[in-house]
Parts: sequence; C-alpha cells; structure tokens
Amino acid sequence: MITVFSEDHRLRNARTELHGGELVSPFESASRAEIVLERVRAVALGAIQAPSRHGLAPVLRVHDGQFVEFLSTAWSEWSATGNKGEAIPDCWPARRMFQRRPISIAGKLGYYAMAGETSISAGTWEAACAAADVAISAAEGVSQGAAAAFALCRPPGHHAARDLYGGYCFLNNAAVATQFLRDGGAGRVAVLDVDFHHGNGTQDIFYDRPDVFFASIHGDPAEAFPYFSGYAEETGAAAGDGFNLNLPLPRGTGFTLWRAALEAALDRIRRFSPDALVVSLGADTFAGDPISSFKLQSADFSTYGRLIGACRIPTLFVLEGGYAVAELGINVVNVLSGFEDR
Ligand code: SP5
Ligand code: ZN
Repeated sequence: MITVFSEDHRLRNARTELHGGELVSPFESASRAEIVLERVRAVALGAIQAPSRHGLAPVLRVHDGQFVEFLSTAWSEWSATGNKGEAIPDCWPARRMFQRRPISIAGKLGYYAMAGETSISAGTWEAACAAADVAISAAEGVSQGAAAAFALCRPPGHHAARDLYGGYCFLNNAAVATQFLRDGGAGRVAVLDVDFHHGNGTQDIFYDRPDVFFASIHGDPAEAFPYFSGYAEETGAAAGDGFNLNLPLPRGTGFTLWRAALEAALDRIRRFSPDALVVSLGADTFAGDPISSFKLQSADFSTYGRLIGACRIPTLFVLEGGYAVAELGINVVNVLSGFEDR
C-alpha cells in the first residue's frame, strides 16, 4: 500500500491547547506524524510519496468559501491585532443569539469554531492545505485502481464541517477526498470513522446526501467530545435520510463491544455497495490514549484492519486522531497491515 506524506505537516506547530483550564502543549503534535512514518518504513508497508498540489478547488467542493478565506487569513489578522498568544475564540453564537458573521477576527473565531481547545497559529493554514493535498493525492491512487492507499495527514480533519473548525481540525481531509472520489467517477462512497471521537464534520458535510454513506463508532456524546453530535438518532436528512449511522459506545468500551459495532457498520456498508471506502483512521480508541476512554489493545488494531480488508472495497485510509504517541505508529500501521493480510 502506498503512503502519501508531506513534510509540511510540521508547519502546524501550535504552542497552546486549552485543556483543563490551562494552556498546555497540544496533544496533536508533529511527533505523531513522524512516528507513524517511521513505522510505515519499519514494516516496509510500501512506497512513500509526496503529494501533488491540487489548489483550493477540491477543498471548496465541501467547504464554504468565506470559511476558507477566514482560515487563510486568521493568523495574520489575529497577530496584526496585537494579541500576544495564539488565536483562541472567547465568544460563540449560542442559543437565541444572532448567527451573523462578524467583521473582527475575535468575532470570526467564535463564529467558525465548534470547540475552543484548538489554537490557530502561524503556519496552521499552510499545514492544513498540505494535509488536504495528501488526502487528495492518496485518493487519486484509489481512483486509478489501487486496492488501498494511506493518507498520512496532519492536522486531522473529521471535526471540520463545511464552515466550522475545531477539535484539532481545520479542513476535512477525508471529506475532501470523498468528494474527490465522487467527482472522479465513484457513484457511491462510504466513509467509516473509527476515531474515538464522533466525526461531526464529515457527518454534517454529507448529512443530506444519499451518495455518501457515513458510519461512525465513537464515545457516547453524552459523555465525550464533541458532546453535541454523534447520537444514534442522527440518521440523515432529506434525500440522505438512512445514509448516516452513529454507533455511540460507553466509556471503558473494550474490543468485544467495539468489534460488534464495527461488524454492524461493515454490514451496512456492504449493503450500500460502495465503489470506494474512506476510513477516517483515528487510533485514540487505544487503551493508553491520554484524552479518550476506550480500551483497545495494539493487537486489536490488526484484527479490525483485517475485518475492513475482508470487505474487498477499494479503500483510502486517512489519518485522524490518536495521542498515545509512543504506540501510535504501531497501532495505525497494524490496521494497514491487517488490511493487507485479509
Ligand atoms: C481529531 C481528534 O481526535 N480530535 C479530538 C479533539 C478533542 N478535543 C478536546 C478533548 C477534551 C477531552 N477531555 C478529556 C479529559 C480526559 N481526562
Ligand atoms: Zn479523536
């Protein structure tokens, strides 16, 4: 399996994340990509390629133009305003407030943020664009007939909606790639999100569409981030009703229960009969993850990679979360190796 990787992920090197009332060093760090790349090399998964540049056109197929404009200028506007720290919102359009885009950068941060932990810093936009190019380039491989490809993306994407960033995500790499596959001739694409957190952004982007089936296995939003999305009753809207599957699971979930949810998701995906599968691959389901509460072991990642591979659908893996950095390479690459062992 080919891996697509860009060194430009390093341009996302924020110093701060709002965590437990403190500004800490972000969990979503550059070392994550390096350790996954190291493991791809160690097991000789396949060739490692740099992405080709695709510009903003494929991004604008799933993201709002004014939102993209905001992301591309947020750091320069924020730093030009004399702020000392990184850009963090402090006011949101909550219930009964007016949903109009403000002019000031502080207002726009609140308008476009779905969470407040994620700082925008110098280089964030450039890294987000590189991650989208990585996902698109890997999708090109699948479009051209590869059985699978791995987009080693950073920053991640699945919390980013059409016009929302947050949860460490800016552009939705998996959604951009999914739409790119559709535009390249795939009639139906399934997205399987196995990150610990609900893929609210991907769900939102495809919520009213019957051509993209979205399935997510995640911590119950009643007790886990992103709290306001991911309930089982979210099944899609309009023509997309019935094409969204949420499988929330309780804190402490181990592999027996998680695997049953995966089998249910794969069953629905097989019945959808997609031309391609995009896996939002977060390894924060690992027992040692510092911000999540599932209990998967490293060997479980191999087992479930095999189960995904047994579906025999052309598959694009897109890296999302996973914050137990020392084990991240092993866990992520176990899924990919399991897929190839199918
Ligand atoms: C891509 C991805 O995995 N994003 C995750 C973003 C999570 N951000 C906030 C998490 C807050 C978790 N608080 C948990 C406290 C555990 N002691
Ligand atoms: Zn996650």
